[in-house]
Amino acid sequence: MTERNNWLITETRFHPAALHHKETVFTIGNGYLGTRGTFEEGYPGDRPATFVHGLFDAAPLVNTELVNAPNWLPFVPVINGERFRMDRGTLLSYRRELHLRNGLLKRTVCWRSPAGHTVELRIERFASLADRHLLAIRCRIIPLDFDGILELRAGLDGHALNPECFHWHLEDQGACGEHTVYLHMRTRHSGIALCEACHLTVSGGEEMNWTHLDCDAAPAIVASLKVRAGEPVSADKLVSLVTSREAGDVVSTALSLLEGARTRGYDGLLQASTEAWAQEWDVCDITIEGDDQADQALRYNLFQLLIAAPRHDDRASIPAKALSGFGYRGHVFWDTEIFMLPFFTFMRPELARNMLMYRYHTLPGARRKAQEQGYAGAMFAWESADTGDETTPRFVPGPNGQLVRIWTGDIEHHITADVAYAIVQYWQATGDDAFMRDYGAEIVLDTARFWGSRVEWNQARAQYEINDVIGPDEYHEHVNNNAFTNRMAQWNLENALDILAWLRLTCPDKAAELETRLELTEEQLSHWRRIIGNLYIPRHNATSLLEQFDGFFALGDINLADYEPRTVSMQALLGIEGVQQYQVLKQPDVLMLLYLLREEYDIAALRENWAYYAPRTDITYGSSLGPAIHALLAARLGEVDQAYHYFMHAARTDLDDTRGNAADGIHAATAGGLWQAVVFGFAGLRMKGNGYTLAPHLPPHWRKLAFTFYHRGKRAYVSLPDDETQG
Ligand code: IFM
Repeated sequence: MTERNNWLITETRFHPAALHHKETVFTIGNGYLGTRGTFEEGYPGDRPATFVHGLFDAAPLVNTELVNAPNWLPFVPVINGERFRMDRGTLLSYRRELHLRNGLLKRTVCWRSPAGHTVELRIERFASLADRHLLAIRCRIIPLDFDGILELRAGLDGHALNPECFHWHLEDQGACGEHTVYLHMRTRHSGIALCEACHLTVSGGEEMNWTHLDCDAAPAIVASLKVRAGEPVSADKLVSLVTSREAGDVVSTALSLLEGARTRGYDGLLQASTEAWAQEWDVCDITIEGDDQADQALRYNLFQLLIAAPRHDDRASIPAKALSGFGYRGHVFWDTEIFMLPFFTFMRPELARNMLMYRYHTLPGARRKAQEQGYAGAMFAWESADTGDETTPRFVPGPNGQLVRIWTGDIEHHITADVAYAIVQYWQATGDDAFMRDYGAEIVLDTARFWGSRVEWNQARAQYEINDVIGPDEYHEHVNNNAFTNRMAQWNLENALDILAWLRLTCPDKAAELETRLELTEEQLSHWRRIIGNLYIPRHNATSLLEQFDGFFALGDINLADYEPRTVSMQALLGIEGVQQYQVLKQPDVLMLLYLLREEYDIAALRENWAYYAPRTDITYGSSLGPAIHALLAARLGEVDQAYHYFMHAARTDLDDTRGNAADGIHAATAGGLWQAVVFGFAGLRMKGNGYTLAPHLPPHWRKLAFTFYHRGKRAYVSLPDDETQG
């Protein structure tokens, strides 16, 4: 494989300063769990982490967080008494590769120990996409210039920390024969049990001797053998991981899964996983010919989405940092529904359905939130975890150690309409009437009930309003009549009425049941109609230029170019209070609305609003959610150079750590936004009833853009620029 292979992410030199960034980049996973790219033997200051969907536990300040599961990676070769560790001795060569085709992470290292013994190590690992509970590591070691004793330690480490918290109780640990150990833990507050079991086999060498290390919460198998120069030794470590979210007796389940894995062996497991990946890519891949960088980076981002999507679990969804880092503590934001979900809705609708079901299952939490704030219906949490209750921290430490009040959990209300939007988009794209009837309708209706109670009547204006919110542009807090929020709320109400009418026609029993349970009286429905007809949406005079919120145009104007060169956001420069005095946006707000409701705002309206808001958006240093959306909109406007610039900026966010915070985890919304930028932006895909149209605006050097998608159960194939057909 060469460097130009667009299915490979490679690292050819080891830079300790980039340790945490690269741990994120080399995250592997299988839709059940994700494991950061820490080294098997460890490294000083590393942040090993495995996150399992749904494995939450209470935590100070952040309410609840995804727990760092016991580390399944430890595999330490000890060479004539010297532990292999890359921070000592001499690293003669180094290469790491992530194979996007099958999720295999490989490292090849030539290392000379401080005592002068040289070894070549090839270590690879994967999380099986075919069997979510199975993980595997293979290590081949060649002593290059010595005969001696090699010790191989393969274990499990229950001392896995979250940044401020240790979540585990040790229940039990032990060994089953010479080759197997297990570790049984339980989370402190949520009481979720977890068992990891691991099995080690070694081939090559002579006079093998097996023992165990029984350190507290860190059992390990140790194989000790004589090795000779030039003669390779190979070791396979197979691991099973099970939690009480899936199994009653986690220990016996983990051990029996491990036994099954042992029978199939490393090669058998890898083959099954590779086949599962082949099926995945058959549907989800996008090819960009003529631009290797874009092709590779896009595929990498899609890979990260695919390994994060819950495949067998409809009570979990993708967190803002996927399953790849501690950032945002595993909480789920609008990032999922608005940025990531379209990829799944059109490529893997079954997975989109799982994530929408997560919102259905968390309705009780959304109803509690509405009630606690004095509203009716369901009001989704800005940051959501296992129950759907609000988990946004009220305070976070600021740059100088002072506590900063975070208002998003209290007043960033548009999330509630965003969830409804994703449900309707899924329904329209898939035609999944059963989902809408049994689950989706209840969400859209109960969120409408929330908006019905949320609006206020302004007598002077003789219109309804929604006051004291934060819109998508989080630089401005406590604003009135945010255009995005108001129009999305109105859209939520309109769709609730349409869906109720559809339900009355197609499934009157279900309609009647929901009408009774959600108290959808005629009075309530008339109230919704009045709001739809009279909700205030701020705009400039009679033009199609929307005003982001009441008084936005009266704020100080700003020329962002005057602040260049800079490396920090406008909020960091002007301060939390300062930035609110200016017309500067953290991320698209009005433009986001024009994108989501693109069927109702024509290109002239988009052009007018783009001309106003794009130059006032802190696109490079504001939110990572912005650049892919700007790419998409610029492409729609035919501004292909700009579109490509934003697209590549977004595409390299994690690979190049352009924001300096990739260590906290993958920017999953960016990954989802990129897919939308390509499909809805550059290709210009639009759904029309049962068919679709394309309006391509490709960068001139893209020789070909090819992808497939599902629409109402049928698979469509697009290949541009030649394919100008309409499906
Ligand atoms: O949801 C986003 C928000 O729009 C901007 N701040 C970060 C959040 C999580 O990615």
